[in-house]
Amino acid sequence: MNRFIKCLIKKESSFKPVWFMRQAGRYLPEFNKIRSQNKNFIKLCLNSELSSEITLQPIKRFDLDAAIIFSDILIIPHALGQEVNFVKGEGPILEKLNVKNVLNIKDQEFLKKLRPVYDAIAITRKKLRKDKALISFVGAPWTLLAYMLNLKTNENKLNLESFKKSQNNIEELINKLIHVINLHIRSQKEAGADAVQIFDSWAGLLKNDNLKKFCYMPNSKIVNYSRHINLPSICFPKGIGINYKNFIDIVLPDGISIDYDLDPIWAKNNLKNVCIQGGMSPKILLRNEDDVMKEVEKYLDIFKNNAYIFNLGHGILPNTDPDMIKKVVEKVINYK
Ligand code: 1CP
Repeated sequence: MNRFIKCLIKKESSFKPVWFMRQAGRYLPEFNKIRSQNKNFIKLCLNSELSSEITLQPIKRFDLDAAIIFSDILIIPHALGQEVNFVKGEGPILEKLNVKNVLNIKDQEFLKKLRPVYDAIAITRKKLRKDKALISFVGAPWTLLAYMLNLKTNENKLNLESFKKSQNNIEELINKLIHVINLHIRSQKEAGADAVQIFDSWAGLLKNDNLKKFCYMPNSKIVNYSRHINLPSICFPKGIGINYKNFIDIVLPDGISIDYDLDPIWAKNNLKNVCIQGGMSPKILLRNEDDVMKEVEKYLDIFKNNAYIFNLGHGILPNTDPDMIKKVVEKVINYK
């Protein structure tokens, strides 16, 4: 059993595994080189050889405990037949959703489109040392819908107009998404993934009953399914503040990734029977080495006696210096 899984499942606290959200990506020159030769981002995600190569880039540089397969959460809308484009500087643009088409898509058709992701996982698992974990991931239904139905404004607030207009479809779509997300998780496990991270990056847009209906309920169904197929899960319901406690009490994931807005001491005292991951702001990594090391140490000290996986409170920013990542990894590994 590798260190990552020992910490996640056995709640081992004597060492702290380390990996980073967006560890394969735009801060690495070797990624940017491949990206500049592959203008279509979705096509790049579906190129199994290149996806595997990009997944392993950070592993070659740093002594990380886990690799995360290079893909994107928006590969699911793509596989459901909704066109997805990544426009430089603007983020993803999705064509207007045809609800009927999405609800009617057959499992086989959906899985066939994602075959290259499973091939990339199989290739990567073969190349990756046995003592390192390979993490698969999905976007949670609400976060996928936020993109599919254009439910957030440019200021990252809930777009009430789009939300009201889509009300009739939201529940049906959530159920369809739970179904296809579970298919995607099962296939990633069968290809060789050791765990799944469920990104609910826009959970923070939801309040009260909607948080229960559109965040806790779907995450809980996905975590239950993952447990049923023996795949450990980590949830990331970003931006829900003290509702993190309700989330883990209801959803019961193996691991919980905390965001940079959550007080880590509050998390330590309130999030029980779960492996905690992450928390440090990715912005810290843009500061000088002393400041960075102090903050890393702060998180390691707080979670010293807990099952804790070192990571950030969100993805690595594109202007991060790869050498700073190297120093952080060394600091975590040598921490006593
Ligand atoms: O070069 C480019 O323009 C592409 C940049 C890029 C990369 C490297 C995007 C576009 N996605 C990815 C890869 C990616 N995305 C990974 C790969 C593995 C790794 O972490 O190293 C993962 C896990 C994701 C997950 C993802 N995509 C999330 C959830 C995590 C998060 O950041 O909150 C989300 C919300 C997306 C959507 C997405 N993909 C890319 C962009 C620019 C966005 C939009 C983000 C936003 O709306 O703010």
